[in-house]
Amino acid sequence: MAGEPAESGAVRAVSTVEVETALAVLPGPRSASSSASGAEPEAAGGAGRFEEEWRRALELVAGSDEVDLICHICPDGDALGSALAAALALRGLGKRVRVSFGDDPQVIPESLSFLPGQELIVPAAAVPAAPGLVLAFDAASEERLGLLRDRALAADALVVFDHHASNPGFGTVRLIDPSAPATAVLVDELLRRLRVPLDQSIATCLYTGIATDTGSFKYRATTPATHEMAGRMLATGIRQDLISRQLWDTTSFGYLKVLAGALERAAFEPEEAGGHGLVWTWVPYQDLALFGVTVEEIEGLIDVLRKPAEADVALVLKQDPDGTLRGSCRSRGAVDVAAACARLGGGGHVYAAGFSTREAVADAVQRFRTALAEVAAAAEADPAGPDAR
Ligand SMILES: [Mn+2]
Repeated sequence: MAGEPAESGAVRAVSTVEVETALAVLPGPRSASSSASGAEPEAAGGAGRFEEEWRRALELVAGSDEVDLICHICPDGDALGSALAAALALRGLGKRVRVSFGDDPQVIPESLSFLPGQELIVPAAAVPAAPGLVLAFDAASEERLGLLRDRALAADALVVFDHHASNPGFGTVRLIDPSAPATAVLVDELLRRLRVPLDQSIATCLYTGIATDTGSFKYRATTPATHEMAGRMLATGIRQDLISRQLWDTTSFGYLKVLAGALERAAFEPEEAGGHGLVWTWVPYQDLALFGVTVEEIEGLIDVLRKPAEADVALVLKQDPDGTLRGSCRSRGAVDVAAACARLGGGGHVYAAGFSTREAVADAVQRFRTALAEVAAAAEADPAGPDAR
């Protein structure tokens, strides 16, 4: 999953009181850091947190001449940007590095084609069966490593860099910080500790990671520290205007036709999600084939579906050629979609989550409706409980 979506779109036709009430129950790094009046580190890799994990990670890196850097399947900007930035840094330190992810074939989205360091990417099969040191980036679970799961688990050491709250914890060293807006923030900290100076290639990768996972600095997890990090990246002279255009403002004409079909099929169900409303649609594989559009190109479809103010939850089901449906969902905050997706075997963040299923569209949506209703009911029964988050 790419990151948490927004509260930015949460300006809807409701009273100020309702907005303030909603904001009051939402957790977030902003309230946490303000109450600590700056005494607490704001995010992730900040000094004082995970010190033992960082010590072990740096020791492992220092002791390895060869490092495999892997990220989750169907990589997004944070996954690939984090892995490539770390790989470029370690290569700069004289280490042999391989970057990989567990898809076959490996598809790098056109929107990420500008990322530097891609010459370091190797097929999953080129990663040793029992590697020495593996660094995993942005993978919320072992399963998200796909074809590389077994190899990663067979490594002498597996260091996991991640920021998904749903991460159950795996690997020998776990640098997992749900307060970080992107895994790239943890990589930024890794480079600081390794004393690797930023260059434009590394900065492009890290900027892409935080920009994608914060929805271009719009989402709630964005903090002053996020902007401070982005500022350091821009200070290297990278062209954030070109990066942004490639990431968000470039599509094929075929995408417009697929979008048109998806919007035509969109349904608004005000009673769902405990009365908070659901907007959903699906994209048949035939549409993608007809208009020559890849499944990666429609990742952004959910950002259109989640715009209607009438609904708290949005869902897009994307059909793979083999019939598998991959669901992406977003919440404005009334319903925890990570909890709902977990009931369908998926996961993610409170505001952004996903799942996949082999069911028919109608069955998948019905099961999602049921999961939403359960999560909404649990939140109502216990507003302070985990499902309320
Ligand atoms: Mn991420």
